[in-house]
Amino acid sequence: MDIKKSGFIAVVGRPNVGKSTLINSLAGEKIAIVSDKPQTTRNRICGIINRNNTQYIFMDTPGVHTPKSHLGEYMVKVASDAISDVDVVIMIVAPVPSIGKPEEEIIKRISQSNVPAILLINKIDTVEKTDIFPVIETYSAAYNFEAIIPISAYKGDGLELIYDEIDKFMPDGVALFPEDMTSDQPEKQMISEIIREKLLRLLNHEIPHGTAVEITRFTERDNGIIDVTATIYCERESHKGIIIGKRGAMLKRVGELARNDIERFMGTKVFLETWVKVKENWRDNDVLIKNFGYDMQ
Ligand SMILES: Nc1nc2c(ncn2[C@@H]2O[C@H](COP(=O)(O)OP(=O)(O)OP(=O)(O)O)[C@@H](O)[C@H]2O)c(=O)[nH]1
Ligand SMILES: [Mg+2]
Repeated sequence: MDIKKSGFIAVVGRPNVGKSTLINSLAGEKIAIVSDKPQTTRNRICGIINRNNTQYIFMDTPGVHTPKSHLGEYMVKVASDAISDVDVVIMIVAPVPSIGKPEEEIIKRISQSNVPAILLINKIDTVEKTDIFPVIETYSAAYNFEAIIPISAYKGDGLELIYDEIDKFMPDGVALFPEDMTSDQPEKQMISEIIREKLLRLLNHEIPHGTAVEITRFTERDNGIIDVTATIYCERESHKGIIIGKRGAMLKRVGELARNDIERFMGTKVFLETWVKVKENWRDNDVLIKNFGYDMQ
């Protein structure tokens, strides 16, 4: 494809509004992990989409919330920094006609940065059509958005309209990423994210939020089989017991689900070995946060 325009689009919003789901839907493949629990995304992740001679670089960001740990502070900073770094901002909200603290913060940040902003009202599949109008009214009174588009990231409704609006702000330029590249996440990082997604899916709230996954081995055999060893860190001995489960049943489940996804992602057979270790309060330990790949730089 002859790329003539390229630009960065930051996707921001409170936790759980569907930012990662939107990027996966736009890309037509899994770029970022998704869960029904808030604060799933921890880092900035780029989804790269080439379409109609344009390279769109979508930046998924952690949800904006009131942080309760150093990791939380890092996540909010990532989201907030993304806003000033891009050609256009996509702000996503839930279909409710009121503006909360995270939305206020994001709007403030957008207006300071002077970057054009498009508002998406997501999850419209969960409300009546007539309920959407008051949401549009509330947000058009709050800020001068370039456009307000109701969508369902999950069902894929309204995605074409998003491109129409973004296109107005894509600058002329060459491809910034190779055309076969769909994400800037290295393979190891994607694998640890897949494992974290399974922990989020299978465990109660408190535990997966205190976990980090480190890939300690990633080797390829001559026949293409990949051996992966992953260490899951958690914050308490009791959490370790829950992650491992009765006779190792939970860890086995996590491993099986993760291996399936990793095999699909890598396109080859994978042997996955998992370990669980305790690192108390790592979410407030700046060295460990950095060690797990959440680096301010
Ligand atoms: N019904 C419905 N559910 C949706 C839609 N979009 C996302 N979801 C669900 O909302 C939940 C959160 O989605 P994510 O994409 O992980 O949300 P996020 O904004 O990336 O969340 P954080 O990473 O925690 O900030 C998941 O259970 C999704 O399946 C939608 O259009 N309709
Ligand atoms: Mg996310």
